Amino acid sequence: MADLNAVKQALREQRIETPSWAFGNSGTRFKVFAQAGVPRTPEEKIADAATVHRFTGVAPSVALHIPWDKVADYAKLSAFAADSGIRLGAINTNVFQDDDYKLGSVTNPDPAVRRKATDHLLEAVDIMDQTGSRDLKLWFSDGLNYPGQDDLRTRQDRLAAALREAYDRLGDDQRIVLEYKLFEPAFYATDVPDWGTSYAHCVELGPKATVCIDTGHHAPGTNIEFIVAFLLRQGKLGAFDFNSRFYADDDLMAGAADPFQLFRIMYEIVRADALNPAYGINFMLDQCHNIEAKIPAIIRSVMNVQEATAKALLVDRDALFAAQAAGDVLEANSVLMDAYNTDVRPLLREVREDAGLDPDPIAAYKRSGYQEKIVADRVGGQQAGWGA
Ligand code: LRH
Ligand code: MN
Ligand code: MN
Repeated sequence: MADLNAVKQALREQRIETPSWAFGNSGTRFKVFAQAGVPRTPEEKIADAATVHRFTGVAPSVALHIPWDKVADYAKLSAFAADSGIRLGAINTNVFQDDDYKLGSVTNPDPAVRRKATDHLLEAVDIMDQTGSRDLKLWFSDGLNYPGQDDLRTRQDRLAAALREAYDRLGDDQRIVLEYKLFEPAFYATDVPDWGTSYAHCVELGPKATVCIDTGHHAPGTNIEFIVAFLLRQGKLGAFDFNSRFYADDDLMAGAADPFQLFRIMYEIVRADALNPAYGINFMLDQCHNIEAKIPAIIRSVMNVQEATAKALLVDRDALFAAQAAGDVLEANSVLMDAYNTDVRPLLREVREDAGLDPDPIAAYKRSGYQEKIVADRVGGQQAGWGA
């Protein structure tokens, strides 16, 4: 049996980072359904993230996306976050929205475009110096739509050169987390399409570079927990972008499409003793809420990650290892499934109550009046979100 006190303690100490862009209007490329009360400024996104933390107690940081969250004074923004009860987390770069990036950013055949993209990465590290952020999160939309369009191998050289510049600019306590994505927007070849490519570049860069796994960025059927186990063993897993997918990069709420997969991922984390923030993995959400209310959706996602984690912590590892060692296939599988099939909601309610929180964060949010207040207050102005 797993030690219940240790399980509760681990759940109390768990940390999940929310993404600023999930609070704004975002959606599919076909239609973004605007919602009333969404943030108009980075400060309002931070206020919403702080609200998620207030009701969940486990989401004390918010990731920024530059230039979507561009401000004149990042130290001031950081102080604003602290006053709101949270801190600024990973800085996400954006080298995918300018017209200049039609043929790529850091892998573009034009050296002037590569310079511009690399300068943006360096600017992001300047921002990290002011916000106190540890993680520079890099995702490149770079790739090709047609065979022969550009030289696959040369593009890897250009990528490596840009990564090297960014890496060399990092401070002692800063690091790169390099995200990969199988396809989209590029449809024939992506320059960082999979964990192996990200891993190889991170190894080449050095100890301050690790892989970021976005759960929505794989081919259907990919065994993501294997990737997690492999990278943990190599000390190269730095971050997650949690979300759910049914088809491709759907960005639905974490744990919505396949809670069993999320459990299997979290089991590998628990198995490696990598859950505690001290280990250094940044467990982020990367989602977009087009048709559902945003703040409750983010609270729900945080709770889904907590539920998967609680089940992973409940796995009777002694019994599992014994069954594995004995080659008892059915027993090993049933030990794992017993934990997965446990209703952990009462346990998590207790954990919240122990921490002085309402056991039902969504109901508490609904009762709080926050939604009505932001709908009333946030009228006019440009609503922030994708492209803002
Ligand atoms: C790319 C991605 C990446 C971006 C975010 C907005 O699909 O997952 O993390 O920064 O979406
Ligand atoms: Mn992502
Ligand atoms: Mn994505």
